[in-house]
Amino acid sequence: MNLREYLAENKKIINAKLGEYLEIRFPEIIWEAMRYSVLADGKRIRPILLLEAARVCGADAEVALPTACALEMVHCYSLIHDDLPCMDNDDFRRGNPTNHKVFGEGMAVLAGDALLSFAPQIIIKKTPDCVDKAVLLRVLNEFYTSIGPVGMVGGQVADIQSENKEIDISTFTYIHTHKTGELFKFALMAGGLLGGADEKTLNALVDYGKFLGYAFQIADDILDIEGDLKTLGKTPHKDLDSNKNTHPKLFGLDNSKIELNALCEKAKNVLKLNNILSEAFDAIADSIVNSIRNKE
Ligand code: GRG
Repeated sequence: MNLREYLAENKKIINAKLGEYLEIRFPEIIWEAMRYSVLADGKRIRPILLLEAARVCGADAEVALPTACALEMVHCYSLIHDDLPCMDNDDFRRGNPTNHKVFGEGMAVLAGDALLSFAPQIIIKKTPDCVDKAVLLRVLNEFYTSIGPVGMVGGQVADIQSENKEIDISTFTYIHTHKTGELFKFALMAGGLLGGADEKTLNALVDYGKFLGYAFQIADDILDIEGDLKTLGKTPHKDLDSNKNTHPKLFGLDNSKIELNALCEKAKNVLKLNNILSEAFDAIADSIVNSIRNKE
């Protein structure tokens, strides 16, 4: 398959819907701040995974698009808040000045809050009526679980508390699997649920999401060391300079590369073992391995 074309086509569909859902209303400034971050050029990897999970289970994109866009909105909220001076204090994101640099800190906080509260409304209001309400409720439960204190926020909290400390491997794994992994897991879970997957398929999809999410974070850690501003769209060496507990810091750069490779193989294998056939899922796993190869 041509992964580049596949990603570009899906991105186009997702971007069009995001633009539609985030039409400017009163008070204009908050919608402008939300649109500024959401409509910037992100990879859309999470919503693409969600759409692919729904597709392999036999569902139309229309059924999964609202949840896919809601997921991207929450991802963008996390980026806006993470970039704030009180958190990671970053000046660039997706190749542009960060939200607070353009709209001010107060408005950036509100833009994140607004995305977080608007996203579930999109799931509720825009998911087609053909989706069973019990399924929709389960999707919403998984959504809130993955983004909240037992999910992504929990991972961010543990990360902040671990700053400038030596941490053990279980704390490190908790941070990575929650801060980054939970949204990947949700992408696969929600796509499977909306596609009507049975529990066995659902578990396999979720396992793929877990392996991929962890690999994605390790790649991000490696690229912080080996990437540059142009290719990353954000400041490189941030983790290095702030002495963050990254995978390479704990295990060494070479071991991180080996682990990244192993996780992507595991991701592909779990699908194979469960007869889930998706060239896109395989190619996405391979592309994570390749994302760091170009820098070697
Ligand atoms: C503020 C509640 C709260 C949480 C923040 C997700 C997160 C927790 C912080 C973002 C910072 C970070 C480095 C997270 C790791 C996940 C990651 C690699 C994010 C970047 O995702 P990409 O590469 O970005 O998919 P694009 O721009 O392509 O969407």
